[in-house]
Amino acid sequence: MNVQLDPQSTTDNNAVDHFRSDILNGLSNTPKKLSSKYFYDKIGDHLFQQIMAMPSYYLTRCELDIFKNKTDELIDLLIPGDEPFDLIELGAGDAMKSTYLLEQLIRKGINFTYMPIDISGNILSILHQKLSSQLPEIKITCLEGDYFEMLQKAASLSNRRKVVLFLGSNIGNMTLEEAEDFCLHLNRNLSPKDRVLIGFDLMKNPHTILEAYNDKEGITASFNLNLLTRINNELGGNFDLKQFQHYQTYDPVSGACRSFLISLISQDVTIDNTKISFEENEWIDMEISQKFSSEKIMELAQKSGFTITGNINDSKKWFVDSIWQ
Ligand code: AVI
Repeated sequence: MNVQLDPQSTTDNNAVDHFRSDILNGLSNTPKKLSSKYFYDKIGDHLFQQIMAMPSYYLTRCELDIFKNKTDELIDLLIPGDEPFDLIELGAGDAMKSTYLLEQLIRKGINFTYMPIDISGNILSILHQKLSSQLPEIKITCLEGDYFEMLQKAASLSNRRKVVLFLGSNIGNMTLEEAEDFCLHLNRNLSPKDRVLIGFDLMKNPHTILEAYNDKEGITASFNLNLLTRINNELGGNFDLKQFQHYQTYDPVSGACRSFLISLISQDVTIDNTKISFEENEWIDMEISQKFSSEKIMELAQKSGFTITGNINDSKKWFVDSIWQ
């Protein structure tokens, strides 16, 4: 397998230092805030798999519907000529959805190299194994590390046209301001002939959205609380998980679906030697899952210098894969 290793892999000290300083900074702010990018350790990955399998969590099924049933439309919009290209997937994970696209590209004899980027080398090895046996003809270069560092690495490896996939409404886990910075940065790393596909979860009945993030089984609650467990295990924290409660909101005006952990009592927590005090009912801001209107998507594309070349919806019109140039 061709795997390019990131010098800042999660196993090295740099990554731990980064994790510690982000957590301590976030918890010394008012209001307290933690980044949902830290949800994904081994247990977090497993809980997210369980979330995706929940009947109420519609997002994965909607985008799967697009990749399964509208693959030719995707190809027409993403790949305009016969020129060989690199298909780069940011946060590829198990590439469950993009595998449908890969299969169809290979069936049509289209010349491309698949370059999945992920922070987890473990996930990339599993993906490489799976694709090599399922699609033996595939050319694959796995890139382990940070999105933009690996995009630059991809650019240093070839000067072919690039098609970048950013699926799963991962963009929703950024505030609108962060999403704009992210897209601007993406634009600066690409050239005019390249294309980008971004998956956006659309605004819809607020009950449908809230139910996707507020399951009665408590899987989403465990997903949030697991970050406190991670802090206990990896940073020497002593959070008592029973004293924190998950609280989910959705604001249909802004489209922001947010999760919080509420401190049930007045309490002190220590992380290593640092004391963090919580008042009763004080919250930690854990995650945003932003929902979009088509106007907001257009505004985001325009502000970051992209032109929308097409939009593909699932059959319910709850989700859109938007293709930009
Ligand atoms: C990964 N991300 C797009 C998920 C979302 O829908 O915001 C993470 C998630 N959080 C709670 N449930 C799922």
